[in-house]
Amino acid sequence: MHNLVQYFREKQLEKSTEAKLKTRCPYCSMQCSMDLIEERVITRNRFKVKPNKLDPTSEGRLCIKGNFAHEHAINEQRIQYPLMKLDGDFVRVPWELTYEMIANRFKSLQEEYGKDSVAVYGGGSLTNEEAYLLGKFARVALKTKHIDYNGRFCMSAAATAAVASFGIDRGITNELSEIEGAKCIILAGTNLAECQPTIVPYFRRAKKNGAKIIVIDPRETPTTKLADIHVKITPGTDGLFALGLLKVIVEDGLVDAAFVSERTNGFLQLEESLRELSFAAITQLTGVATDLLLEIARTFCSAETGMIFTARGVEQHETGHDTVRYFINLLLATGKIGKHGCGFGSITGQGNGQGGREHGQKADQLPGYRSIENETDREYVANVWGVSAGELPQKGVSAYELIEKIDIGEIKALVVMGSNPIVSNPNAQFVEQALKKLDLLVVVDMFVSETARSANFLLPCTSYLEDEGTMTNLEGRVVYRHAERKPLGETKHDWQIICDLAEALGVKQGFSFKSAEEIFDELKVASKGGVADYYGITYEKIKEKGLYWPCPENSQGTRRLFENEFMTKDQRANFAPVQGFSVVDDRNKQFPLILTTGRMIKHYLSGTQTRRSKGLNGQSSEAFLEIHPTTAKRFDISDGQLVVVTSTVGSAILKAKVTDKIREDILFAPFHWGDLQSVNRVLPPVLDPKCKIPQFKKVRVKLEVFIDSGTDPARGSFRINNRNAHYTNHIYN
Ligand SMILES: Nc1nc2c(c(=O)[nH]1)N[C@H]1C(S)=C(S)[C@@H](COP(=O)(O)OP(=O)(O)OC[C@H]3O[C@@H](n4cnc5c(=O)[nH]c(N)nc54)[C@H](O)[C@@H]3O)O[C@H]1N2
Ligand SMILES: Nc1nc2c(c(=O)[nH]1)N[C@H]1C(S)=C(S)[C@@H](COP(=O)(O)OP(=O)(O)OC[C@H]3O[C@@H](n4cnc5c(=O)[nH]c(N)nc54)[C@H](O)[C@@H]3O)O[C@H]1N2
Ligand code: SF4
Ligand SMILES: [Mo]
Repeated sequence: MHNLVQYFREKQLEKSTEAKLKTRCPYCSMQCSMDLIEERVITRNRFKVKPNKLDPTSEGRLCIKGNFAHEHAINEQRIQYPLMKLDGDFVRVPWELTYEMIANRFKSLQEEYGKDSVAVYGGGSLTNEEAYLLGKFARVALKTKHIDYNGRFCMSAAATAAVASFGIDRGITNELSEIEGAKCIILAGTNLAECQPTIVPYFRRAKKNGAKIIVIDPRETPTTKLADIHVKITPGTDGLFALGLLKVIVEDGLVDAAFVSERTNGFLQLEESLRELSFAAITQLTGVATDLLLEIARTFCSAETGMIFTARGVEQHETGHDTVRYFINLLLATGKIGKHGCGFGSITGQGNGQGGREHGQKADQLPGYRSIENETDREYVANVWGVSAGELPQKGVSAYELIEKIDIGEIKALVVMGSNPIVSNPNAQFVEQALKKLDLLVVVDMFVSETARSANFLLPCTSYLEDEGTMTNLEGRVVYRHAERKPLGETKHDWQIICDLAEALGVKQGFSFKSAEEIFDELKVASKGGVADYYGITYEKIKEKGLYWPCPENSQGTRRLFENEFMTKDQRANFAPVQGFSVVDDRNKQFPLILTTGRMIKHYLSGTQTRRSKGLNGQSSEAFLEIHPTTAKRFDISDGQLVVVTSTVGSAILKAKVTDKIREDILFAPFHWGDLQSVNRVLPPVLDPKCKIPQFKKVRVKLEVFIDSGTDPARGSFRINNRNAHYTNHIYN
């Protein structure tokens, strides 16, 4: 017996192979690198993950999502062939025919309804090369002005604010290691311990070095555990809170007058406008006592160095842009910027949320953070692309506005690459209905996402393990992602699909790339001299540690911004004046509670990927609603019960999670699920007029126990079952 076992073991070992694949986690903006070790033991593949100890950003750490990221890439539900919808079902079609059918439809729609009747919707998971090429494809191959991307929902408030204040939008103005040198840190609306978990040790080390950490969040989260002071603010009032801090600083005479006069504009106007704000009004609206405001302002000012970080908690509001500017005001007034341990960071969300917003997926933007409305910028990029500036379309509209244009029939066809808009847009049911009105919906994805279900054509792309390219992390460090796994089935890289579609449209010139690196070489030139200058970067130079942009010719990259000048025309930073904060009492009897939304550690965005990972979905397979025990009692709700949360636009059905970690007047739900569990059915489309970010962080709602009457409160009949069960296998097996 023993010998037989031994014999089989030896045979087994002879047939096993081990491959070590260098890669990076596809999820958040930390872009942690690792080796994925794939063991093939006869019929089974086993995977092990080894973090890269030499990674200068993650310092060799991975969070739970990184450890299980490969599970979605090897999931059997990956689409492996192009699919076309026929009589309501997907059928397999060859690539060539797929391209031909799509291109013919684009052409006939554009002949009938004009070039702008076709639109493109991109995403922040795409590599720099793909984001760049998607922008070029829209403007040069489709010649449409309509392109925007999911980063509009994410970084747009921070981006427009940083450009207005500093003249440049690089998420964090310093490298992460400087966090340890900050003696006071304000974390406003970020839950980084769940959203960028491997960044946490930088803050722990700061604390060890004596830093005071102030966290502003209406909930207790793993991040608030870092706090010396936790401010449980009323959602949507952070801008006012920041102005309140500034008022204390001004009234106490703590302004750094030399810095203000030498390096900034607009302080006097701001100082004037602050006079109209009263501490009583600030306290009433924010829920923060004046004493606490005084303590925080004085702590921040008296610290020798200091940094402020913001994230979606303060940005995803109708006032998101202004709020970020008010936080930046604090740094400018105290001179805490451009020096060691001093700076600003809006913590970027998606894996390539930073690079994805620099190279032309945005409605108003050309590569290198150039503006599509600026004649010199248009000339420069047109020249790189071999077209005339006059041929380049003008500025289009933002992501949610694209959907509105689809609804009114102005846009007839849409290409979605790297997003699941039916789950991630506000007013989700409207979005779903609008997409149904399209003559043609082309979705490029790895899975049949909620959006892909509605597609006429579903084109299968490669995953992060197979797709080489560069990503720009939250520090502004451009890093290289290896891709050592073979593409699955007939899947293609996003950039190959873009090139092939352009060719099918008859535009071969400018789209005949053979590798990601060839695209990067063109991107570099297109970005040269722009704000986001990548000209000095090569694949070779960034293979180990990456380089920070701006990185012009012969540069080693820019680690800390604004040491000597800001990037505005006059090299001075701009203070933002107070933009009318009226004292509005928005309590409402019919909708007595405030719902805010966000994330949890194990799931990522619309959940398409993480819901298909056993290690992540296992214990967390249902959407939930955090409710304070007192509120639960008031509404007769017990832990684990299904509840319906309803606003003026719609309802979602979620599982009650009763917890005292949240304020009594507030509810919280993550948005990682679709269909009836989609909290975005409840969010109305309130957009910040300055940057068009939706207000995902505040809506007034009512709360009821769910009674299964077999009727969808919003849409006919339904049954409650585990909606995470999937839809795919039968369609292509
Ligand atoms: N695990 C995980 N990690 C992720 C993601 C994910 O889906 N899952 N997504 C990535 C992406 S794209 C992004 S953009 C980032 C997002 O990262 P974060 O912005 O940190 O995440 P959120 O959970 O959206 O919001 C952060 C916090 O804001 C609080 N908040 C809500 N309303 C307010 C308010 O009015 N004021 C204040 N001060 N706080 C408020 C919430 O309670 C929440 O704890 O995370 C990235 N990392
Ligand atoms: N209620 C509420 N809603 C929100 C937010 C919130 O806080 N609250 N946050 C908003 C924010 S910050 C963001 S960033 C958005 C994001 O929301 P989405 O744009 O929907 O983002 P994902 O879920 O990442 O969608 C990515 C889709 O693309 C696919 N995909 C992944 N990688 C690739 C790739 O390389 N190529 C291609 N072609 N496809 C790929 C995935 O399978 C998935 O179906 O959601 C926003 N929506
Ligand atoms: S999710 Fe973010 S922090 Fe976690 S391993 Fe991936 S890149 Fe790193
Ligand atoms: Mo995001």
